[in-house]
Amino acid sequence: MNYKHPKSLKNVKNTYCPGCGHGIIHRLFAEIVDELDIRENIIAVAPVGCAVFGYFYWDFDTTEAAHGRPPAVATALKRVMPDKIVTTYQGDGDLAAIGGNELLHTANRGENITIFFVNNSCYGMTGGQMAPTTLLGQKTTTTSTGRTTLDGYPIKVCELLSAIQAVAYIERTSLHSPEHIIKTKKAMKKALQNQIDEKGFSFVEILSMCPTAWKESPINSIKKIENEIQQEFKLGIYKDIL
Ligand SMILES: Cc1ncc(C[n+]2csc(CCOP(=O)(O)OP(=O)(O)O)c2C)c(N)n1
Repeated sequence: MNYKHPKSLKNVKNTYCPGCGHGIIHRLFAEIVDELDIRENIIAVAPVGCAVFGYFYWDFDTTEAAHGRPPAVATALKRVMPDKIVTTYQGDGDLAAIGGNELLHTANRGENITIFFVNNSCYGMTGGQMAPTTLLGQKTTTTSTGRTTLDGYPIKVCELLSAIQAVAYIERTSLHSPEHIIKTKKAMKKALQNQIDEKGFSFVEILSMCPTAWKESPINSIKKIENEIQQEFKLGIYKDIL
């Protein structure tokens, strides 16, 4: 067996549901921290949401912020300790709903931080309510007959941020195949390398599965990303000033 457990990932069982994308992204994050040799130097800010317990799984310094406030906490950490590599890891409820304002202003200040945005098109932790990223027609516990435009349209965060002058790098990736997981890792690594090179605000959105809230099997959840979600949220690089 050629299995190498990342030093930056604790060897414990996680509490994520079968087929959830958080475990994959946690592992990619830990592998990258090892590869860039920044384990002693990174501070991650965990969100309110399913990934609130990131600090149980990542074996590096992690703190916690109030719902939606990781970009503000990350700003403070980075400004006080500019030599640290500071990242946030946030879901769509955390980042695009309650934390939308924090995000826009942090991006607009061009803070030299890295944001990992996990878009699973719902509020996973609290039982699958509608998020700003929920697709039109998608059934959630608060849109039981499907989201309509009365609830607004899906908010496309990468497109929104690409209008902000101070932003350095934005990419949207997905977890729906091994090829896309590899691309996700590449984007996450670049976003962290940008911070090391002091290139500025870097943002990676990752389309991720939530089989429990979607009431789909893990396999059908992957197909849902492939056939529906990525049609709405187009993958690719939205900004790269470098
Ligand atoms: C101020 C505040 N409002 C509401 C909540 C309840 N709450 C906990 S997690 C969550 C949604 C998280 O969804 P998301 O950010 O999409 O992450 P996911 O769980 O899907 O990974 C909400 C509304 C809270 N903890 N604090």
